Amino acid sequence: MGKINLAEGAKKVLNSNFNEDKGFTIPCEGLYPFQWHWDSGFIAIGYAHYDMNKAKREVESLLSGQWQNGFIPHIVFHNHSDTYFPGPDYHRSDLHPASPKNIKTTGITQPPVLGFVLKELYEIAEDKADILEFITRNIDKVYKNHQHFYEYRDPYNEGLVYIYHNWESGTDNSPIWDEIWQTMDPPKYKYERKDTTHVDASQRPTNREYDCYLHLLEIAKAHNYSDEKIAELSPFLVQDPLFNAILIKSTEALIDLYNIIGNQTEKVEYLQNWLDKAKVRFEEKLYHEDSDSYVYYDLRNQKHIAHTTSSSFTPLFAGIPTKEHAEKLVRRLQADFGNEDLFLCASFDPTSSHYNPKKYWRGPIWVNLNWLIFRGLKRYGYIDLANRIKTETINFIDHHGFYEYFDARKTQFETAAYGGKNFSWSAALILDLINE
Ligand code: 9WN
Repeated sequence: MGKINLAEGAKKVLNSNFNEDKGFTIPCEGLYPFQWHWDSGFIAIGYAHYDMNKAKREVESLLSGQWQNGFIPHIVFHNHSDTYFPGPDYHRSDLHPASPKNIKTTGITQPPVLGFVLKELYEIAEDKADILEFITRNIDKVYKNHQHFYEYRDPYNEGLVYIYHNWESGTDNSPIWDEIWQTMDPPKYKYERKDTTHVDASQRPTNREYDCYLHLLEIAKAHNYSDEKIAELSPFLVQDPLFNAILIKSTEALIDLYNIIGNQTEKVEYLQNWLDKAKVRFEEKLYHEDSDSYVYYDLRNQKHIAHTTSSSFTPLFAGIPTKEHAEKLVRRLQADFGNEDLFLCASFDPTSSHYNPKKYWRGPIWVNLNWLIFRGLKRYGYIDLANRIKTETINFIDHHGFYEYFDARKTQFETAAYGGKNFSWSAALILDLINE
């Protein structure tokens, strides 16, 4: 496919996944039939290249699910669908007093992309006055979301927040969580999974893993999604490098946008204070010398989970690493994730015994992570490597179509595409990469 056809194909995927009535885009028909938080952020960036109105509707429909305390959920259930489990009746957002009365959501969140997404929209927009008016109308909601994080998810006032569920990480089935599942003994719940009716079960999590996922939600629901109780009781409490890098990048973007809007000194100072603190703590706490990369910190068990994943490289996107750490990180990326046998960038360390090149977040390449790493490499001046990851990402889509994830092994290129077809963020971010 040439550049034009790729762009046309991407628009077709996005347009067909767009719900005109409610103004949001599903990630993938059947497999993910609702509005997902970080998907919507990436999707809005794609729309911004050809239909700013849709980009705005995407952001606003996500914000319509925001809770009164600032929390933005990981799924907003605007529509009915029985092709996904667990749905709104399982999640029961109504248990929390601050959840919206007119719309159902989950009580977990996802990487807080909206701050940097608003900045991307500003940069892409031709009509700056118009987009600034939109941003001015919505930015305080995102600010409130950041306040919620610092107030409720940062017990040591580090600027580093925890997640309490693997579905909050976005990298749901990563081997990172295996150690936590081993500390848990969930009941064998009765439920009907839907994911394995859409995708080969060998690529998806096991039933025991699903029992762990549900058990975490049962604990939260038993306490009406009380933040205090979750912090006290959840067996899963992790400071994740991807989640925190995105929060930091979004904080930086909010500061830039408030400065453009003007007369927002108090908010800028508040955000700047957290930004400075968070970057220092991130370096101190999440950089792992033995791994030459950023890793995870398990707050519940007070220890590092020292594996390297594609998330480990995303601090570059947020401008966190010192020059020295960036250099080590990039060397690690090239040696273990980008050697002559592999396309960039596997979602889990290919040298590890836990690496599985076909299984959901345990090895395959994801377009959104590649986009974040591409931007990070550019930010730090690693232009050749940035161009390499960009070209390789485009080649996968060009050759196979807009799939959800890809096998990184060069020898498997012809059969590399897996997961959902016509996957929205793959389309949206390809549009951004080719318009770059
Ligand atoms: C749970 C929608 C979402 C993505 C996640 C991806 C997958 C859901 C699932 O799909 O997660 O949220 O049921 O597996 O892991 O990153 O946002 O595309």
